[in-house]
Amino acid sequence: MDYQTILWAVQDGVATLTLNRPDVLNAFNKQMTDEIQDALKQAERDKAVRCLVVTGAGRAFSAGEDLKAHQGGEIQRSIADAVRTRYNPIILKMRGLEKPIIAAINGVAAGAGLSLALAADLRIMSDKAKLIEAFSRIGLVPDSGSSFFLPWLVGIGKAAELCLLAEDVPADEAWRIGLVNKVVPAGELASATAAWANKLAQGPTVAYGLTKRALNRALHAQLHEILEYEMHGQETAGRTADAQEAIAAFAEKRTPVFKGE
Ligand code: T3D
Repeated sequence: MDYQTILWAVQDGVATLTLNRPDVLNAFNKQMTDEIQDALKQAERDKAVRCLVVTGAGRAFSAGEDLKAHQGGEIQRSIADAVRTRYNPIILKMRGLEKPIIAAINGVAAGAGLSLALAADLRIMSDKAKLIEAFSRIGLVPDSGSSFFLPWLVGIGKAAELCLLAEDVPADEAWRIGLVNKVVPAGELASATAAWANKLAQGPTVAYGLTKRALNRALHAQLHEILEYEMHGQETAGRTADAQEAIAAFAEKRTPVFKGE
């Protein structure tokens, strides 16, 4: 596949997948989620790949779903279909990939962009980046595994705070609550990521794979269930007037007025 929305490079055992729509803060459109799915298959197939790094081009990691793609009263579109066919396969493939994945969070990660980072095995974050469980800001529910991974990582109370209040989480707070493994100065993100990635790419790949499999086993039975559950919740939330209002408000650069409907 000839990629248009991501960059893919393999060097010395490390594959780097760079989300590459910087003008929209690497928001995910259909083409991009297709290309990520394809790249993850390559990562799985290619024996030369022993570690995968996911990062973003420009000043963001990813701002989540491309909200501009859904302007114009697309209320009839099935969000469940989008979640089922575009996002859930990415999350399942990342957890199922028997090679370590590092999310190098170079800038803001919001909504499904944050979910993608949470599905990685390790997260290194620039001190200039921030994380946002942005879903409720636009009248939606956490998807792409966020409501699954968050309670494991930060506990149910903090997960509720992150999802319900949807406030920006700066890097020092993200590290303090266990949302990321390491925070480094922005200028050192590439070298810190390379240090871990090179170590992992030179490590016992089969053992890493089996380690991931064992860690997944604790989670896996519930993951399918949670992904389905999120999908149905998202379908319902996406049909509300508040979600439509939020999409319009985003395009018009104003604060949405939620009516609770
Ligand atoms: O719908 C389904 O299929 C279900 C799936 C849902 C999954 C989700 O991810 S829902 C959550 C979607 N994401 C968001 O709600 C976040 C939206 N973005 C923001 O809140 C802000 O952009 C940020 C807090 C991330 C960053 O703010 P800031 O001030 O640094 O940047 P900005 O000025 O808002 O954005 C810069 C540009 O990127 C701007 O374009 P412009 O005005 O220069 O032409 C902005 O419109 C664009 N952009 C940012 N986020 C998105 C986006 N364009 C499309 N989609 C976006 N998500």
